[in-house]
Amino acid sequence: MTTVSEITKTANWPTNYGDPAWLLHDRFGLFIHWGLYSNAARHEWVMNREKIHPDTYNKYFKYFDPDLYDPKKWARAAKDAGMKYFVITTKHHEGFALWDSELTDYKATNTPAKRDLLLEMVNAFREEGLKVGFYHSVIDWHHPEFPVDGLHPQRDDEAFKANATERNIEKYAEYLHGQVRELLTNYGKIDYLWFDFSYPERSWGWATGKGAEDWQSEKLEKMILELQPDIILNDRLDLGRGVVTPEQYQPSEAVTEDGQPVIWEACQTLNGSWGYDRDNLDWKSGDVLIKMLIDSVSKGGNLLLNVGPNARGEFDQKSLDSLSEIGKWMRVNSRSIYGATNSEYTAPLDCRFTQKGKRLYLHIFSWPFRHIHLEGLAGKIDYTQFLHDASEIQYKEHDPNEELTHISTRVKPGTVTLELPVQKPDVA
Ligand code: JFZ
Repeated sequence: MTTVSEITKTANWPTNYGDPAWLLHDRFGLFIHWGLYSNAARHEWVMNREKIHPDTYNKYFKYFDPDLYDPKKWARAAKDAGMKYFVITTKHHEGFALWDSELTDYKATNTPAKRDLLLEMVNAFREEGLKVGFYHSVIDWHHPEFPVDGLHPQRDDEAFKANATERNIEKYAEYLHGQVRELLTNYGKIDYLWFDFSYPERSWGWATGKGAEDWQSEKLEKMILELQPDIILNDRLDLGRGVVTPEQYQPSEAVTEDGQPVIWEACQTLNGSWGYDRDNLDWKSGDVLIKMLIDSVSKGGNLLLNVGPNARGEFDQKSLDSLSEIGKWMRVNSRSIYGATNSEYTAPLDCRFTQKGKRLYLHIFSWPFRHIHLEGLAGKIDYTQFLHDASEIQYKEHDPNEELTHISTRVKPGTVTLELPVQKPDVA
């Protein structure tokens, strides 16, 4: 088992970043994608997918009126689900600022909302005891100095491009740094900064890719650490360090770089879209979401699970239902999540192990036929019980030196065989 102190010595964690112990302990956070695209209600990339001209997109700015917004409700839903931190889109690729930025007019304060929506959110989540994370898009499809590159919504608009030949990424970088400075100055202690994203030519093959030089990432990182010395950063500034962020997939095993374990966090959607997506039919079941959380921890990682609130400022019922299903499970099983990590033992088929010190947690994804066989654990177990009700589970040990003499015992020597009830207990 990798301990927290070992993992922080690894290559992707520079000594000048904050102590990631809380992240490794907490394991489960809420991602929130909320912006003008919530009005369109058809994916947060709608501006790009439909190549919407900024003047047209402006209708979402004009009519952004989240009259039911009550971030205390969001924070409570997150807390009840067992989440310990949250990451909010301060600005997504569309360029809209959820806070009262002095560097732009394209901000919440100038919509019918008429106020700094970020401030209320930060206060509400802090009050519920959650750590505060800011997502910030380094990409900006609204800013007049952001070049019309191969990823830009207006990439095929010749008239638009003819007007955009003088764009200067250095001026944009100044704006980017300035906005990040605001975010890290005016909202108290920020625990986590989650940038999104770099697409250097070498990895994406777009002629006009962007990376560390464009964002002036080294300089940006230096400023961030001066403003918030305890902050932790993700890996999307193209600097090759920070929390590794596999997106919409679960890694097949504990994530490593050069053979060393790294700090990583899977980010997952409830339905395939990050922003509120009204007509979406692709919802994951509560069962799948719980398995994703277990799977991440069993591989030494975190899960950052997303909700896309709607434009009136509410979590829709389906999202709330998903969160509460996870919460029911967490109420009795979170001991196998918080402070837990991957195990040195290999779990049986369709199972995951998480481990915390000497406690080994077996997560059975598919209920077996009465017994489950844990190879190599004979002589190593003191006591076995269910987690949800602390009821004893009886087991048989197969001597490691036992010779397989009769046909009826098809269990490998050294195996521990758990005696399970026929029916899976109702855990949640
Ligand atoms: C990015 C965003 O574009 C998306 O809207 C969402 O915010 C998500 C969390 O992050 O999506 C990405 C970013 C990077 C890659 C893929 C999707 N990538 O590098 O493969």
